[in-house]
Amino acid sequence: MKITPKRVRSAELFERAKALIPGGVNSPVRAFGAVGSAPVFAVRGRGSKVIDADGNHYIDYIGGWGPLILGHAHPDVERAVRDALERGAGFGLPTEPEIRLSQLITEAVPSIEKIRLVNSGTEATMSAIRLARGFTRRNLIVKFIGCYHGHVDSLLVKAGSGVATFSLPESAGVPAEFTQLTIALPYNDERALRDAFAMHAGKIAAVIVEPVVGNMGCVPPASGYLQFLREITAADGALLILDEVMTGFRLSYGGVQGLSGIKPDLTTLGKIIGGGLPVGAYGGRAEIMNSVAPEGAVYQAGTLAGNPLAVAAGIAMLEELRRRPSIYTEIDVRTERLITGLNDLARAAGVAVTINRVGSMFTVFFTSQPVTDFDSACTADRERFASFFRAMLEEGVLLPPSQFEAAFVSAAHTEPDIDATLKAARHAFESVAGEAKTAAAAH
Ligand code: HOZ
Repeated sequence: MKITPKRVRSAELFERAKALIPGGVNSPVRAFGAVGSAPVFAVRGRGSKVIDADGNHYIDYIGGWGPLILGHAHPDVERAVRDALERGAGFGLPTEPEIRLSQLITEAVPSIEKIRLVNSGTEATMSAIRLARGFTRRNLIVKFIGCYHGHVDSLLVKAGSGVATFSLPESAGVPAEFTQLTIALPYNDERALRDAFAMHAGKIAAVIVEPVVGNMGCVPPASGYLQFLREITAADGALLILDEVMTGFRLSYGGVQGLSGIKPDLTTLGKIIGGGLPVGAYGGRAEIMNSVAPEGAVYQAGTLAGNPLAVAAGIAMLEELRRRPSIYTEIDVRTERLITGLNDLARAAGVAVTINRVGSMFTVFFTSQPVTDFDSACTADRERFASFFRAMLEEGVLLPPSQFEAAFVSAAHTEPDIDATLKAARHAFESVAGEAKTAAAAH
């Protein structure tokens, strides 16, 4: 692990944290284990920047892992949280703002007729799976290899994100019996799903999918694939769950379903609907959602669900996005310039990359092959990714510390930020090319 003079304080904090917290972090990817660097300990964020414990400023492309589409510490979100805190941090009782947030979401995402707020994306997917099983009275779930839906036992099967980063295809502590009802299939592979439905006709409760994958790096659906998922699930009476924890309100105000016109039965949403605070939600057709307790027999609960601070932040965030629909085009244009520049620089340095981008999400894969599923994502050279990551960090650019994660551009990223990122990338690609040459000469 490299400790640079620039990040001595972060390295010290990491050592202290390791004595108290497993791996020194509260979520594995944050340990920067795959990129051979001590983690950056964050102190504050402002707009597009993160400032670390050593006082270094970084142009941030982690963006709280997606939700910070308005950048760090947006004044409206800050104000809303402060005002809500003055009224009380939590009541364990229903509050009026929960209705307002639910209304904003159902207006933005018409497939969601009714919604339940929870505390995280993991809770959202766990609850959606239970509801799908309860509603359909079927047990099997189909997920896709390399998609990650949180750390739910039954979904930790051939998952992406941290599980792929740390090469833990399955987690210890999840009994095989718990995953026997999960079928994991390759993403973007129509034949595999057709075969599964042929083999298990009438037994599959739901197909859950990241409609644009973020957790094997950014991987878009092939043309017509989402429509195919909609049709094959409907034909069998299975539910389609779009996991829009990353993409909801990020790729458009209505998420991927707003862009594609695909209407799922259930949708899961994450922290963006809490302005970056701990929130998740699941929702969908009223007929299905009415099966949730206390209206129906599918039990799901949470003392902190609908927490007033998170709800206030979420309302502020969504109202700002609704007020400024041009944000999406602006970020798209800026991201496009960034990606064109990165492609040019990689080519000039002689480094093979495939850069996948959808809207403001992107991943630089260090492979010459198209990346369309987890197998092709795994053709990427992770050592090269790690050297690129470290070189970018040294130049003041903070990327997600794993080849199997998406990077996010926000409305707070400015043209000078993009220029500075490209300048950093020029050096980073040259350094990757230099290392590759040295390694080849040594052989
Ligand atoms: N679940 C996040 C998005 N893939 C990764 C970050 C984390 O696990 O802490």
